[in-house]
Amino acid sequence: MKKIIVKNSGYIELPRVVDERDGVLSIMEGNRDIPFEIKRVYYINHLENCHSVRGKHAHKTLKQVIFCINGSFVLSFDDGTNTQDVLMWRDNVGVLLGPGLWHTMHSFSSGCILLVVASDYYDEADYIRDYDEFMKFAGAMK
Ligand code: T46
Repeated sequence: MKKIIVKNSGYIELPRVVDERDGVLSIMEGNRDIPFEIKRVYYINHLENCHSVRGKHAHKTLKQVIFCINGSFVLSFDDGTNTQDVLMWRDNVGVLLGPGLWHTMHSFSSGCILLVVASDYYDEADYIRDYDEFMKFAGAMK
């Protein structure tokens, strides 16, 4: 796995129970496998593969872990200093998106499904959707 260099991030690997021909069970428990209490779960599917681009924002306080539970996509993220791309394809390995990370999801494969667990309820006031505003926020966080 490519080393994560952006701050407020890192890989989260879920425990799995492999039942051979009966499939694989992957588990996430809040404050255990996921490093916060989970208040919200959402998923994204029906993507138009290479044409879809999502994200293009940062959060002021929200913590999330993003998973690709089917197919693959590229997560591009940026802490205002370091930028990197991670190919997401292992269903039990997510990426922690802490506060102050500009993130974009793109290059979705056919049948791609994203699953996200979040530390808080939806609040549009927590979003920074303008990149220049994000750079000011990231500079103030240093
Ligand atoms: C994020 C990335 C990884 C709600 O009403 N409730 C919700 O819980 C969510 C997630 C979204 N919405 C509304 C807000 C917008 O009107 O759904 C619409 C689309 O949301 P957005 O454009 O923010 O979707 P993405 O895929 O760009 O971003 C989502 C999350 O919103 C965001 O927090 O970090 O996934």
